[in-house]
Amino acid sequence: MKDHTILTQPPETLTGLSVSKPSKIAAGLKAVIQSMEFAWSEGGVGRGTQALLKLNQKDGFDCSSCAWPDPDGHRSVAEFCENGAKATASDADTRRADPEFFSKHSLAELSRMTDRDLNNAGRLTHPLIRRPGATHYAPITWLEAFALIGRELNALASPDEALFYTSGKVPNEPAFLYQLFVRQFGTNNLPDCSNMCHESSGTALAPTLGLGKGSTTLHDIHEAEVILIMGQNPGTNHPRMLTALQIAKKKGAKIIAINPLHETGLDHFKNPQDFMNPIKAVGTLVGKGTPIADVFLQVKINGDMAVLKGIIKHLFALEEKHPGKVIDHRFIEEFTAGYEAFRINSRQDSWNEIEASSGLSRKEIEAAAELLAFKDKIVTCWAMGITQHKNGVDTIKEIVNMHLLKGAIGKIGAGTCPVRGHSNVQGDRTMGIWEKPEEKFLDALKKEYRFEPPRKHGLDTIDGVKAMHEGKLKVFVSMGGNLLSASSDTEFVAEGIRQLKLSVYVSTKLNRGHLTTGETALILPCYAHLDKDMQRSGQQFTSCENSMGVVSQSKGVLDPLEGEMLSEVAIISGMALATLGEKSTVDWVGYTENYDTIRDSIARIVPGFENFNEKIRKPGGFYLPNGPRHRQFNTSNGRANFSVTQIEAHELEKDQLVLMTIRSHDQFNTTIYDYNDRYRGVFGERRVIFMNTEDMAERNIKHEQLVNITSHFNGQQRRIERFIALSYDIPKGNTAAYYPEANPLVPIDSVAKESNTPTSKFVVVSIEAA
Ligand SMILES: Nc1nc2c(c(=O)[nH]1)N[C@H]1C(S)=C(S)[C@@H](COP(=O)(O)OP(=O)(O)OC[C@H]3O[C@@H](n4cnc5c(=O)[nH]c(N)nc54)[C@H](O)[C@@H]3O)O[C@H]1N2
Ligand SMILES: Nc1nc2c(c(=O)[nH]1)N[C@H]1C(S)=C(S)[C@@H](COP(=O)(O)OP(=O)(O)OC[C@H]3O[C@@H](n4cnc5c(=O)[nH]c(N)nc54)[C@H](O)[C@@H]3O)O[C@H]1N2
Ligand SMILES: [Mo]
Repeated sequence: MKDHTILTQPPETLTGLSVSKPSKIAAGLKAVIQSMEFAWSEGGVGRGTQALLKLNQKDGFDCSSCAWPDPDGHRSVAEFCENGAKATASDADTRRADPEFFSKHSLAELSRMTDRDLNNAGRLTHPLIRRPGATHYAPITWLEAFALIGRELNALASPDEALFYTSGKVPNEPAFLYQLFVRQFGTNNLPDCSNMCHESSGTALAPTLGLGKGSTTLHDIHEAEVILIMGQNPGTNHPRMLTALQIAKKKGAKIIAINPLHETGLDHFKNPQDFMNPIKAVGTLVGKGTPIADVFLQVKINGDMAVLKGIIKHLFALEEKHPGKVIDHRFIEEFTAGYEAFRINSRQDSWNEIEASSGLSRKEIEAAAELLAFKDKIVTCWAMGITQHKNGVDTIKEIVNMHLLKGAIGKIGAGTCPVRGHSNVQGDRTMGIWEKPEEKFLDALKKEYRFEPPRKHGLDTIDGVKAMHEGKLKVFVSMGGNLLSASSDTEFVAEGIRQLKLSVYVSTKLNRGHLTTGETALILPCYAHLDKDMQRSGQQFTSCENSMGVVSQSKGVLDPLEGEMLSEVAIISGMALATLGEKSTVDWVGYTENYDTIRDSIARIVPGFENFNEKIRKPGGFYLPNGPRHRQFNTSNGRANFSVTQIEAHELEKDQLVLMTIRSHDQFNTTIYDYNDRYRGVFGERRVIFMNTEDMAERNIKHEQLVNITSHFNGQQRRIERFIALSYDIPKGNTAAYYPEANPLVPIDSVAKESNTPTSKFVVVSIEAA
C-alpha cells in the first residue's frame, strides 16, 4: 500500500556522514574549483560561465545569493564567491521541473525526496494547480490561474483573510507593485522573511539612530581601525565580505570576532579572486592566507550583551585613567540623549555576572576593549547570531550605545553594519513590503493612485502563521520563499497551511513548501535574476538595494528555458487585474510593458528615488539617503539615543542545553545545494548536532552516536529524532544543528521582544541517545 501522507520535513534517512578536522582557511583554491564545478554541472559549461561572467557586473545581474555590496569603482572579472556561484548555477539549471515531471511524481512521493533533490528537479516551467483532493500537480493556463486567484480573493469576508508573504530576492519593481496590489485589495498583511531575519536590527536602529538600516559603506569597512564581527559567519554566508576585511587588515585594522564557533572565515582567508588574476595567482593560493581575527571571543550563545557590557565597563575604567581620550564627550553632548541614565546603568553590571553570562574571562573582554579604547573608526557587523534572540533588539541597542560612547558613527571608517541576508531584503522594505507601513508612505500612495490605502497594521510572519493555525486566514500568496521550512515550528505551520482554501507560490524552483498546501494550490513559475526579461518595449531590467543602501541595476543575461514562465511583474499584474478589475486605478498593463513607468511612479513616492530612471542607469547605481551616515538622527527627539538595557537571565534545568540553528556551507536558506559543510569538516550529512565533548560525556553520548533532541518551552515539548552527535569545539552547554532540519524544535511562541523574530539561535533542548 502506498503511503499518501505528505511529509512536512525532509525524510529521516541518513545520507552518509564523514568528518574531518574543521578547515583553518576560508576560500582559496578549493572555493574556485567548487564554483566552477557547480556552474558547469547544473548550468552547462556555456550557460554557467556566461552567467558567472555577468554576475555582479555593472552591466550584469545582481547575485541572488547574499546582500553584500559590490565595489563602487573597479570590479574584478570574477565579482562573486563560491556560494554566489552555487546560487547562480542553481538558477541557470537546464533541468526542467515541467508538467511531465509532476505527472510522474505525486506530492506524497515528492515529499519523500530530500530538499536537495527537490531543488535539483530543475526550474519550474509551467503554471501548475493542485485541485482539491488531487494527488498530483497538473498544468493550468495562466488565465485560469489568475481568474482562480481573483475569485478566491474576492470571495473573502474581509481582505484581512488573505496573507501576502515576500522573500527577499524579489527586486524593487515587482516588490513595489506587489504591495500596491495588496493595498488596493485592502490589507496590510504583508509579512516578509525579514520578520525572521534582521527585524530586530530595524527595531533597534530606528528609535536610537533614526533609520532602520546600517550606516556604513564598503569604504568605511576598508578604512576602519577596528571591526567587530558578532554572530555572523561571513566565510559561508557573505564570502565577499572577507575581501573587504582583507583590505582593512592590510591597512592595519584590528578585528574582533565574537562567536561560539571558530568559524573558518573569521580565522584565515585566501582571496579566490586573486586566483582569477594571473599576476596575483602565483603564491596567493598556497600558504596560510591573511589572518582575520586579532581577538577571538568564544562567547556562550546569547552572551553578547554581557560582552558588550564588559567592553563598555572597561572603556569607562580606561577613561578614568586617560580622561578625554576614550569617550567622545563632544559627540555625546552635541548629538545624543540619554547618556546619564546609560552611564549609571552601565555601572550596575558586575564582572561576575558578565563572566557567567558570556562564558569569557574578564581578561579576554578587557583585551577586546583595549583594542577599541583609543580608536574611533569602529565598525560593528552583525547578523543572525545577534538578531534571533529573545533580547536581540536590546543587544543591538547596546551595540549602538558602544558606538555613541565612542562617537563612532557618521564619520569615515565608522558605523553600524547589520549584514543583510537575501539580495533585496532591504529593498523590499524600502518599497513598502511591510505589515506596519508608515503613514507618510500610505499618504504618498493615496496621492499617486487616488485610493484609500488600509491604515490598520497587518500581520507579520509569526502572527500570520498563528492566524493560519487558528483558521482565520483563507488565502496565502507567497512571492518566493518557503514559509513552511523557514518558519519556526514546522508542524504548526503545516497545520495552518492545510486549513487554507488556496495557497499560491510564485517561485523559480521547487521546494518543500509547495507540497503542503491549502485545499487548492497554485505554483506560478517566474524568471530568476539571471533570466532575460523581454516585454513589449524590449528587454527589461530591475533593481536591488544591497546591505549598504546602494540601489543598482540587475539585467538578466540568459535566455529563459523553454516554458511558460513570466516575470514577477507580469504575474503580479495578472493577479491584480483578475482581482481588482475595473476598480483599480493602476495601469497594470502599461507597467508590465515598460518597467521605466514603474520606476517613474516609485520616484514620486519613495524618498531617495527622485530621478530613479536616470540614476539607475549610471554604472554602479546610487546611494540612498542615510541620516546616521551624516550625523542626522531622524528620531522623535532629533538626537541619537542611548538605551538602558539588561543582561537576559535564562533559567535552564540541570540536563538542559541551548541549541542554535545555523546554516551549513552548502545551502542557501531552505535551498540545499549539497551536503558538505566543508569549513566545519562535516561531509555527506545534515542530520547532525554539534556538541561540547564534556556535555556528551555527561550524557554518555559517543561521537557519531544517534540521538533524539527534545525542545522545552512553557511546559511544551517538541522532538526530532535520529541526529548524529558530533564532538565539536563549542562552549559547554551549547549545541548547534542545521536550519531547516532543526526548525520543528523552535517553538512558535519563542520570539524576540519587540521584533517578534523567532529565537532560532536560542532553543532550550535536552538530548538523549536514540
Ligand atoms: N551561502 C549562503 N549565504 C547566505 C545564506 C545562506 O543560507 N547561504 N543566507 C542569507 C541570509 S537570508 C542571511 S540572514 C545571512 C545569515 O548569515 P549568518 O547570520 O552568518 O548565518 P547563520 O548560519 O544563521 O549564522 C549565525 C552565526 O552566528 C553564530 N551565533 C549563533 N548564536 C550566537 C550568539 O548567541 N552569539 C554570537 N556572537 N554568535 C552566535 C553562529 O555560530 C554562526 O556563526 O546569510 C545570507 N547569505
Ligand atoms: N531555524 C531557523 N530558521 C530560520 C533561520 C535560521 O537561521 N534558523 N533564518 C531565517 C532567515 S534569516 C530567513 S531570511 C528566512 C528565509 O526564508 P525564505 O526567504 O522564505 O526562504 P528561502 O529558502 O530563501 O526561499 C527559497 C525559495 O525562494 C524561491 N526563489 C528563489 N529565487 C527567487 C526569485 O528570484 N523570485 C521568486 N519569486 N522566488 C524565488 C525558490 O522557489 C526557493 O525555493 O528563514 C528564516 N528561518
Ligand atoms: Mo535572512
